[in-house]
Amino acid sequence: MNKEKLISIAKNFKIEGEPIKVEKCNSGHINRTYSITCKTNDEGNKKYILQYVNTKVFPNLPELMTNIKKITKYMNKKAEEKGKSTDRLTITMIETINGDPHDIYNKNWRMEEFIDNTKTYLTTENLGILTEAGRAAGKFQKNLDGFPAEELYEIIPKFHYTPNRVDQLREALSSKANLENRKERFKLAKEVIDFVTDEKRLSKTSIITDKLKNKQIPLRVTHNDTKLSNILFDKDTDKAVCLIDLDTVMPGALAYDFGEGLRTGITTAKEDEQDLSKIKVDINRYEAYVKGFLDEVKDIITKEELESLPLGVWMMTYENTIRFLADYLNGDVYFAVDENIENHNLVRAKAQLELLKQMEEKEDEMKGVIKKYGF
Ligand code: GN1
Ligand code: MG
Repeated sequence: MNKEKLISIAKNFKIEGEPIKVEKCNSGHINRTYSITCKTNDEGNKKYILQYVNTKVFPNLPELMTNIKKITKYMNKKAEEKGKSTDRLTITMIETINGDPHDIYNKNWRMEEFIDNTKTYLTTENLGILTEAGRAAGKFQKNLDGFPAEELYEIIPKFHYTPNRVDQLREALSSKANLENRKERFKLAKEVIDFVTDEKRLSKTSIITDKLKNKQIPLRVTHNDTKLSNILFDKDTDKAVCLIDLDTVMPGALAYDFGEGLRTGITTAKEDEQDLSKIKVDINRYEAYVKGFLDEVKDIITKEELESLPLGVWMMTYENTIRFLADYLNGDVYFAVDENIENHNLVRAKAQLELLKQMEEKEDEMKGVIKKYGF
């Protein structure tokens, strides 16, 4: 989409100054994201994020925006009551110019303030940054503790309900159209299919969701997409600032956020690394994240939740493996794929599979670290 068109869309929102620069941001597999720089009266600049929401994935945009409004308001209010600063605490949506203060999206577009002096990482070598990443996920939990989770809309039903993801994989595996049209893909994916459909693994997929159902662990407000690239860090200090991308905030289990954070944090390799020898489940990285996370949630976490954390890491990795695999067999209909990477979704699934294998080997070590830092 050209710059003029994007600027005219940006002008539907209450922005300060005159838009002068538009840049495309290439992270995220679902929405289309741009940064817009505006020149303000005092000769300074003000930056915003403009996003086109993928309504195939998020058909219920009004409900999604209501969730975001509710939780960001709650976080701000809680901080104010405690006399804490709300600066860079969470994202701030920009209202549209139509005068309705509740209106924060226009068609499928929405805008938020760019949070100043921050950066993101796809991967990192630095253990200190991982501790901060754990802190960001933990803080999000702490800041939303007490929010009635059941008040939130379930934006993508059964999002991290892993047994449902298994059903979706089964559908992809047995679909006549897939079997007829993508024979080659089934062949190429055989190793991944065999691994994830092993009974031993399938039986693990409902442990956390059953505990939630039986109220053995509390239903919390979870972010559900706490991967490293969804965390803002301060440019100067590398301290975690906040979690962004609140689209999938829904009721869930604490282990989801911990697990999703470590799925991407436990290795230095990219999510779609093709050289499997570069993928290493590193217990030092795991420990660094655990330290930050537990330090933030120590006053709210229950014993059962604490014990569920290592399994959460395995489960989120398993879930992403089968989602990438199912999408590959369905013909790449969900995740955006890079045309320059052949069989991109299979590449992603294989990289996740490598992580899973190593996590299974290091299960006892992962549990040991939790014992060391837990109560
Ligand atoms: C998607 O769009 P993005 O990158 O924030 C997906 C996550 C996956 C992730 C894999 C709504 O997130 O669940 O874990 O890709 N989001 C949705 O990188 O499906
Ligand atoms: Mg997302």
